[in-house]
Amino acid sequence: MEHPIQITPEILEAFGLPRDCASTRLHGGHINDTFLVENGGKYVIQRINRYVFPSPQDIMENITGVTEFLREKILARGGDPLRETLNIRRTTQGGTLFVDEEGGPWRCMTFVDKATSHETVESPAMLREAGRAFGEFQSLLSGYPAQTLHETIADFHNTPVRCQQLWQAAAEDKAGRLSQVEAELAFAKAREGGASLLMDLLGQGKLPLRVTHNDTKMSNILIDDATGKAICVIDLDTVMPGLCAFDFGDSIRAGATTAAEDEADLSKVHFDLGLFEAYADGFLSAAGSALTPLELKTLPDGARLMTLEVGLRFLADYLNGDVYFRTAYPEHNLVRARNQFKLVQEMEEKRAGMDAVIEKYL
Ligand code: GN1
Ligand code: MG
Repeated sequence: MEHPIQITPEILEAFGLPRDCASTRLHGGHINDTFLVENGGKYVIQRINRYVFPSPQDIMENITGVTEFLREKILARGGDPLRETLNIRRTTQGGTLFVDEEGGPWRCMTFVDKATSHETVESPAMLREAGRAFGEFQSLLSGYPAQTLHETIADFHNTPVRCQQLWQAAAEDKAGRLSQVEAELAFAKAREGGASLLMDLLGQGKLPLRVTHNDTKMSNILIDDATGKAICVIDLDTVMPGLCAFDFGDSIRAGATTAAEDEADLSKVHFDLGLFEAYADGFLSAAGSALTPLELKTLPDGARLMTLEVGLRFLADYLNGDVYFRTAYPEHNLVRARNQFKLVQEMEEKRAGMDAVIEKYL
C-alpha cells in the first residue's frame, strides 16, 4: 500500500550530517514517518505528513516558538533543556525544514538518549508521572502568547465537527465499508447530543482557552530510563490554544485503559478508575491551582469526549479508506474505533467515580 519512505543522503546532508549515517525506522506515532540517525550524536529525523498537516511551516513556527520559550523556563529552574524539551536542528541553510524532490517536508531534532516513549502504561506511578509532566507543560506555557500560534489542524478537538465528518464519511462511503459499521454509527449517533458540551461552554465564555498540547497520549512523553521520571513532552505538532479538558481527557483515553488502543479483544479493554486517579493526581499537582472550578468539573467530560472523538475519527477514516491514520491491516481503524467506544461506554458507567476523584480537588 504505502511506498517505503527512506532517509536519503540528501536529507542527511541538508541537516549537516554525513551522507552515510546509519538510520533506523522508529515505529511510534500514527501520522509522521520517524527515523533515528546516528553519527556519534543521535538525531530524530521525521517526514511530516502533508495530508494531515497542510502547512508544515506553520507547525515548525509553533514548535520553534514553544521550545525556545520552554528552554528559558527550564534554564531558569536549573533544568537541562537538552533533555527536557525538543531541540530542533536547523538545515545548513538555516531553515527548520528540508523539502525533498517529491515535496516531502523533513525536520530534524536531537534525540533524547536513555529515555523511552512507552506505548502502554506499565504502572499507576508511570501514569502519575505523565500527568505531572503534561500538567507542568501546561503551566509552563501559561505565559506563552497564544495569539501567535497557528491553528495547525482546524477544529482539531471540535467534537461536533468530528461528528459531522463521520456522517459525511458515512454518506460518501468511499471505501464501500458502510454495511460493516452500522452498530458503531448507531453508538456515535446516540452520543451526538452530548458531544458539544465543551465547545458550548467555551462559546459561552465559561471555560478559558489555554495553550494546550492536544495529543497527550502516553507515548508523547519521554520517561527517563534510570529515574522513571517523565522528562520531556514530545510531538508538539498540535500545540494550539485549547481547553485544559482536551489534554487531561486525551491522556485518560490513552492511559487509563487496561489494553492497547488497537486491542481487538474487547473483553480486555476496560477503563480503569485507579489509573484515572493516578493521572489526575499527577496532572493536578502540577496544573491544578490555576484551574477554575468549572475546568476541574469538566475534566471527566474531557475524558469521555476525547475518547469518543478519536473513536469517531478512526471510524470516519475506516469509511474513507484509511487515508489519515497509518494502519497495519485493513480492519485496523475499525478495531481502534470499537476499542475507543468500549472505553466511552465504561466511562459513562463510571462517571460518578471520576467525579468523586475530581471532587477532592475542588
Ligand atoms: C495521532 O501522531 P500521534 O500518533 O501522536 C493523532 C491524535 C490521536 C492519536 C491516536 C495529528 O497521534 O490526534 O489522538 O493518533 N494525531 C493527529 O493514537 O491527528
Ligand atoms: Mg503526532
